[in-house]
Amino acid sequence: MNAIPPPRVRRYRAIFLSDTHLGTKGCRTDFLADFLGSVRCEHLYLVGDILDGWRLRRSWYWDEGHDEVLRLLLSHAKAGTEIVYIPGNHDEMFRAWLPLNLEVAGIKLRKEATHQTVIGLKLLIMHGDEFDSVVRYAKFLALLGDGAYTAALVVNRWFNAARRRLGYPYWSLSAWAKRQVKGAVKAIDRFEAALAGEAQRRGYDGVVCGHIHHAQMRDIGGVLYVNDGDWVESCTALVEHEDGRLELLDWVAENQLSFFSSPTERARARPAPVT
Ligand SMILES: [Mn+2]
Repeated sequence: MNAIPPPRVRRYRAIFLSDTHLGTKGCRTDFLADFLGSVRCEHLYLVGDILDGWRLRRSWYWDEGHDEVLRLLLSHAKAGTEIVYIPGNHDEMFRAWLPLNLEVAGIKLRKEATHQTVIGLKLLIMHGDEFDSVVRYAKFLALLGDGAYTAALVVNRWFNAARRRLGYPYWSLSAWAKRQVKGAVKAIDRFEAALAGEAQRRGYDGVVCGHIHHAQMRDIGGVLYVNDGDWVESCTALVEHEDGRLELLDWVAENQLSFFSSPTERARARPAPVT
C-alpha cells in the first residue's frame, strides 16, 4: 500500500530470529521493536522460545514494549509476510497444538520448517532443544532449559544496575557462563555438530536454529550451521538478502545501542509503522 518506504527500512527476503523470551523482563523489547519496525521481508521464521512459559510461571511479565513487539509481528503478517512460528522449550505449550496445523492471524504454527534460499540452498529450521540429550552434561545448557535462566537474568539486571551506578561497564551473564562453566564450549560444539548432522542426514544443505543463545554461522563438515542467537543479550538475527546472501545481524553493535538502557526507557523514536 505504502509504495515509498521510510529511508531506514531494510528489505530482506527472509528473517530468522529466536529466543526473544517475551513475557520475561529479560527480553530486549526496545531493540526488538526497533528491529522489527525497521525491516520488511517475504518470510519471517520465529525459531522458538518466542513467548516464555506463560502457562507455567507465576511471574508473567508484560508491558507496552511487549505489546509493541506483538503488534509489529502481527503487522508484518498483515502486510503479507509469511510468518512461521516454531515452538521451543520455553513455549512448548504450543507444541500440543502442532497436530492442528494452525494458522492464527496469518502466523503458521509448525514443528519445524524448510526454507529454500533464492540461490537454492535448502535449510532446515528448528529450535534445537530436541538435541539437549546429546549435551545433557552441560550445566550451561541445562540452565537455558528451565526457570533458573529467567532467575539468573533477574539477578543479572540488578547486578548491572548496581555496576552502572558505580561506573563499571556492562557485564554479560551469558558470556560469563560460557567462559566459566566447565565444558560449555565443548557442549556448544556438540550441540552444533548434532544439529549439522541432523541436517545432513535429512538431505539439507544447512540448518538454522536457536536455543543456546550463541549466534554463529559456520561450515560443519560441508553443512551450513547457523544459530540466530537471541534477544535477551546478543540481539541478533539471521537475514537472507535479496541475492541469497546470508548474514548474521548484530542489531546492538550495528546501531551502537547500549545494553545499559532499560527496556522501560523507551524514549527512542519509533520507526514508521509496517504497511
Ligand atoms: Mn530453548
